[in-house]
Amino acid sequence: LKRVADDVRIVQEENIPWFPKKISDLDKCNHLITKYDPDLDQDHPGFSDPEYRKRRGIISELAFNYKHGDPLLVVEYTPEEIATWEVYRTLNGLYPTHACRQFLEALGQLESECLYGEDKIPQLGDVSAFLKERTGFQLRPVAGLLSARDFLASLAFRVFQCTQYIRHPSAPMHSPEPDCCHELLGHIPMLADKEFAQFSQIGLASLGASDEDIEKLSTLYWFTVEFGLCKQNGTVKAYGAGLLSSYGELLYALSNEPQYKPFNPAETAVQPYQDQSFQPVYFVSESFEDAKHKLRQYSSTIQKPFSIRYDPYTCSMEVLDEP
Ligand code: HBI
Ligand code: FE
Repeated sequence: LKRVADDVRIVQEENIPWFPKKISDLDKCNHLITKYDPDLDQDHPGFSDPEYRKRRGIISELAFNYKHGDPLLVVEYTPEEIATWEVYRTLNGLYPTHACRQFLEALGQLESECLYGEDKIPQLGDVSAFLKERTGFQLRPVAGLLSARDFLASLAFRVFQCTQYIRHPSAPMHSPEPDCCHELLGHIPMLADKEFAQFSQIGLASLGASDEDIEKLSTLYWFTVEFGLCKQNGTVKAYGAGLLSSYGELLYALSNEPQYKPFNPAETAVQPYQDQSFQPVYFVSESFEDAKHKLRQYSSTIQKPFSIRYDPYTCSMEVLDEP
């Protein structure tokens, strides 16, 4: 009888997709999506620039060789790369009126600690230390767009996989793939907020989830972490990183052109989206608190044969069989 029970158990476990159990397992969460890679995508602004592609290759190596626990290496950015960082100055002009309070607070701290400024591209090691003190988030370098499963799994450990290269100088206001302007201006200030960092529960929900549920969580991530809006003192502000790192879309999202819908995970999770142009619809949260509660409720509806808890002392997942 015991053998049969063991066999059943093995069959059950085989149906669960692999997921990282300890933080160093993130070394295996490195599957890149190459659709916007400058070596492969003919529409990438750097596709016909061998110098740019060579530079990208060098910075990619840092990410490919990185193992959990390694120091985040300093990149000596070239004057041309630093010139591209002018997007910071441009966007800074919009933030006071368009960005949410939590974003402005964190950006202010990053500036007063001299981590952020117009004349240099911030270094990942400095930024990671800043986040670690505030919300326990840390960075690891990644060479490009990661698979949704790997990206979400990292969030469960409060690890943000962060690109270290900068966009092509011919298109400073737009990048088809994530780059350090998007991460540093869009994501980092938000990850310094406690309430927002708790949104990383979306990562916990993704561990061992079916492909279908990963797709839904990924869509939720898209309309919140990337393109989310929230109400503050009666006005709508941006908290999504895709908005906070795009001058054009930040203006557009808070104009009266796009459609707004109230954030509701079950509906948001199945809203079709594209990444080629501005979003036709944005979801507005009442507050981070409210969005977090709704997300938690939604996560509990995802069917899994086990439950999971993160142990921050050992930086590992405790997997508990459901009774
Ligand atoms: N990969 N490097 C990187 N950065 C992201 O912001 C990112 C990603 N992969 C997937 C992703 N974001 C999301 O759009 C969701 O699919 C999770
Ligand atoms: Fe992003």
